[in-house]
Amino acid sequence: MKSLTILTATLLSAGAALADVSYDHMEVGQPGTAAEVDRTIAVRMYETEAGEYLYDPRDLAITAGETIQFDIVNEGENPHEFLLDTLAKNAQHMKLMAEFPEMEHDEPNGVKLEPGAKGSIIWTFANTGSFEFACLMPGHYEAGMSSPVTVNAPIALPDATLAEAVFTKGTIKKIDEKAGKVTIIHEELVDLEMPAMTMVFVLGDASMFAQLEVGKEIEFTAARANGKLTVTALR
Ligand SMILES: [Cu+2]
Repeated sequence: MKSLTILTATLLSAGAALADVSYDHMEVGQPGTAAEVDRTIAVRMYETEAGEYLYDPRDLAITAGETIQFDIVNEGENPHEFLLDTLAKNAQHMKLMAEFPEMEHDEPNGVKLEPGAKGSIIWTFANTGSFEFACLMPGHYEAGMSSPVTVNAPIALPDATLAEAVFTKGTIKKIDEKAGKVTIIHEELVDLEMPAMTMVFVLGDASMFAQLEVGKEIEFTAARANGKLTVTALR
């Protein structure tokens, strides 16, 4: 009887603590539907011989409003998680997991995968800001298992501005949709006072990916936004 009382008390305090981590209105966004998916990003969870636990890719750039399907595979020998949140929420959650290692989650912003298992999350990033995905299993974050996710405001030019914009000719050399980047061999960028060269840009609006293919000749405008050279319009 005594052990039952202790068990009940533990469950109650775990429940109370969990209630503090509210997922009703998440800063990072909300679950999306298959019909809304703008981009699919394949994520590997893996381990190195040096004892690191890592994600590939890491450091993702996303445009606010984008719905991403994350296709996640655990290639490691340990179970791992993929939990999207603010750094503060993940840190708070990690503390809880250290206290209650038996905690199992069923939250829309995360998935836990056994070795060899695959899972998917469809997520709509509603707000700009700095977020992360991380594995909060004890010791895993410290072993390297986190990745920044930067959500930028869309900065495609409005139609009125477009009429006066100076378009530059370029050829698509490489597309890295996972990282949200495109490499363009371009002529002189008059607005930026930049001579002709080959450069990596981020896209002002992720929907532009649909218009791109390697080798395609484009005309585009670019600007410096959020500290990055950004394609603001395409034609
Ligand atoms: Cu892990």
